[in-house]
Amino acid sequence: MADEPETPQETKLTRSKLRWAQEGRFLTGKMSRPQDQRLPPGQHLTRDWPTLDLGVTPNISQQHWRLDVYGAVEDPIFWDFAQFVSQPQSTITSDIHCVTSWSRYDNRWMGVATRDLLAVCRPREDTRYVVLHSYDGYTTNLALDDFGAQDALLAHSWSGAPLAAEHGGPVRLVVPHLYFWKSAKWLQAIEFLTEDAPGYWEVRGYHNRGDPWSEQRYSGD
Ligand SMILES: Nc1nc2c(c(=O)[nH]1)N[C@H]1C(S)=C(S)[C@@H](COP(=O)(O)O)O[C@H]1N2
Ligand SMILES: [Mo]
Repeated sequence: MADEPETPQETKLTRSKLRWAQEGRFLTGKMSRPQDQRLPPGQHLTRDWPTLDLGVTPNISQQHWRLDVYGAVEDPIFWDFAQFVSQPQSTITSDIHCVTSWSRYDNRWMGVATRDLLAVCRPREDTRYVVLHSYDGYTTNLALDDFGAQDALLAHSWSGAPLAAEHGGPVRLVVPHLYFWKSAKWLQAIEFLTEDAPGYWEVRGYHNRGDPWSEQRYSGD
């Protein structure tokens, strides 16, 4: 294995997840989504909501939160929380699929649909990728089309209440059709790019796209 990339924080969980990528843990070898199936292959259902992150919870109040949108866009954005919640609001119920093999159904999110954000910042014609930057130093990358999916949003509420700090409040990304590590918590900035730039887990053995229905858990799956 090549040198492991530099780590902002290292915890027991981040070390386990690095090892699982190396071992191919939780892979079932099943592919594609049967019509009648709601649970992706290799996943089990949980009713509670586990917390997964790098081991730190940034404590950002709504008052101090800012969102910076920059890079290959016509109109960069710099919003405070009041400006963010004055955008058109969407309520979307979706399932969570975490690569560590738990799934959680029927999460009701409220926030700004990524499509509505794209309408404001207007990515340039050659823009293909997005990198999310978070207040804990975490990053994750997405294809522009995945970021702009119908049911993707920047969420500030869950189940009708402000999103809890441990789950990424004030604002997190939610991209339901990909494994949940793509859904950056404590969102700080959105960078638009013409070339791909793999994020924290993507350079540590996790798949670049992360589609749970074809079990894109690890690089090379
Ligand atoms: N900023 C940030 N976002 C993050 C993470 C993180 O460590 N930092 N972990 C990711 C992973 S691996 C998962 S599974 C989900 C977990 O979200 P939850 O703690 O709300 O369940 O957040 C994702 N977003
Ligand atoms: Mo995860």
